[in-house]
Amino acid sequence: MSDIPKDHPRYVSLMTREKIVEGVELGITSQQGLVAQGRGECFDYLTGEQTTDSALIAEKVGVAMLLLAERPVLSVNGNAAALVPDSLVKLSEVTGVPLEVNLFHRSEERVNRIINHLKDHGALEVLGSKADARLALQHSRAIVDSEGIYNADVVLVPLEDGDRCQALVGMGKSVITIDLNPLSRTSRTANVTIVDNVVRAMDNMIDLSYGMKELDEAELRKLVEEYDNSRTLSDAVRQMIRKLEELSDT
Ligand code: PTJ
Repeated sequence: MSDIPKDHPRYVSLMTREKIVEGVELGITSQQGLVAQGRGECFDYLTGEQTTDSALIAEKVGVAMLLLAERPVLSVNGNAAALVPDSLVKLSEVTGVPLEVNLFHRSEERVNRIINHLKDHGALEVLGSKADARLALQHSRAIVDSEGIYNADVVLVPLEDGDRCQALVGMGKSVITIDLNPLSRTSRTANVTIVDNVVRAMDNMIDLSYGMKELDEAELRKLVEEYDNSRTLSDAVRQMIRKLEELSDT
């Protein structure tokens, strides 16, 4: 890992980048994951690198959906595994939602490495290696576990590619995504789009889960029913415009 001084003005962002580089070196993150991280950094810069009010609402609704679901799953790819392994395990533990590794650039070796990585971070069980069911997709993200994503009613998919999101919604599942790009096909297809960095979003969702577990079903349902994803996306774009205007004035 590079030696980045703590007082560097871009410390948090650079350390996050280092985790992705380390993920590639460990063989858990794909090389394409580096490019995805760069794109994410750009959108994060435009949102001011903080959780917006509307992202926090989406995070709350995402937690409500996970708690209400009958067969929810937290999907894990190479970027999420490198950036937030502890938080993935913690969120799974607090909400009781199982983890499943599902990759775009799939190899059995990388699936197993990510499963072991999550276990090293405290996961007791991680789905994804059975690979006994298929989504209606041409690429390897179609390969899933029947007891996991295939039969899930709600799936949380951080850093997603649009095709799979569309396939999951097409199968009647509810999809919660975490994607810093509010213009992506995933963001526009998901039922709930959290426009936030996965690093902040996961921590917020863990914090929210503790309190929300105590809410009754009617209160959780109300949150979901009142939610409007197109408003979240408009808010995110408007936030970026405001930030650009602010920058152009200085
Ligand atoms: O590990 P694999 O093989 O499953 O591959 C994972 C990647 C992410 C490489 C793959 O799914 C991919 O190519 O994704 P895309 O199409 O590049 O989409 C990734 C989306 O995540 C983009 O819209 C980025 O802006 C966004 N993104 C990147 N980093 C972050 C992020 N969103 C939230 N937090 C981030 N840290």
